[in-house]
Amino acid sequence: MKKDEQFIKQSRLEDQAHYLLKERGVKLESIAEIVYDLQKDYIDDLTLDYCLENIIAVMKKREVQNAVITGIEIDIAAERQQFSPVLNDLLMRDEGLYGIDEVLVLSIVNVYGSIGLTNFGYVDKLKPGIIGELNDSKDEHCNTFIDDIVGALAAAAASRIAHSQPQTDEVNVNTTPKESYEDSHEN
Ligand SMILES: [Ca+2]
Ligand SMILES: [Ca+2]
Repeated sequence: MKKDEQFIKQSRLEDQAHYLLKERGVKLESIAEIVYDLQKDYIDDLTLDYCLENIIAVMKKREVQNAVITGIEIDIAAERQQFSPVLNDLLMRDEGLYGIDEVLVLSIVNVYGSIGLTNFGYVDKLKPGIIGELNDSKDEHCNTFIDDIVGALAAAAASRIAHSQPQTDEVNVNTTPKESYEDSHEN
């Protein structure tokens, strides 16, 4: 890092990340629904509002903002045919062997540890809610990066919730979250 290097103000990155998601038709409420489904079996009294709060918190991280902006802007540039014909074709068809989208979003998934990767694998396979909708509108749009970005944001928010709940100890596979909570509060 150079001594006189200039950094863009974090609030500008945050605004741009929020703007791009909205511009591409993704509401944070839709991501919250996925987070809710990921965590509802583990957290008592989980609400959509609490899921939404956690997505907003995830989006305050600079590495998350960088990934959201980079990925969505690549989708937009591909739609405008701004890359070489080779790369445009890969991106517009979301070619099966193109995996840079999944790699880029690891910087979102990994923010809250390895549990994020498990959650991401799950949503990537099932494509719930808005992720499925993005996947289905690939004929008109380039959604190569944004579907993974949405999945990664949901996975990271779910992990953030899990980590803020010490009673849901991942290691206690034989007890329900409620039982392990009661166990840990006996003494
Ligand atoms: Ca891919
Ligand atoms: Ca993708």
